[in-house]
Amino acid sequence: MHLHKFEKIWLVFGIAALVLFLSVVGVSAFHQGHTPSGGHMRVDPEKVRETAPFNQTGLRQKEDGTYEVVMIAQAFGYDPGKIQVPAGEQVTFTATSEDVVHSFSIVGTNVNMMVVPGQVNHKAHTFDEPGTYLVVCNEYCGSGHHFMSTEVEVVEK
Ligand SMILES: [Cu+2]
Repeated sequence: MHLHKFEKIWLVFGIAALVLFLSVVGVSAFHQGHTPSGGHMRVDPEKVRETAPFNQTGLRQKEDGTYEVVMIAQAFGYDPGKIQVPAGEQVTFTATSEDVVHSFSIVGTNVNMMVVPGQVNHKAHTFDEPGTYLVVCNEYCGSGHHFMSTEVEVVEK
């Protein structure tokens, strides 16, 4: 097979660009500690509100002293609507969806998980600074998607 000189140049350029791109993505993912969110817990999406822990949404303290926020995402909001968590403590967000795919993304943090009906996702985070953090849904979930947001209020313990 004969390759023209320009074809070779562009082939090398294309492969080099691909390797560079994948390296940047890979290195930044490891450097920033990106992890796939969620475990392998499942829940019947029709019976979410009868199934523990989703029968009682909100903040609770776990036996090991850390905190957990149990959340249900639905079109077009989150239950609980407003979340208050302590600063400087590890908080695990446990979320599922009652209807369609949503997401739970806390702006300015590493918390960004898909919320899928039938699946339970977890993400732990420690808020070092008190303040108000915006939570948005970044999976298009219907006509009210752009209204789907809430806030996490981080308060001094
Ligand atoms: Cu949504």
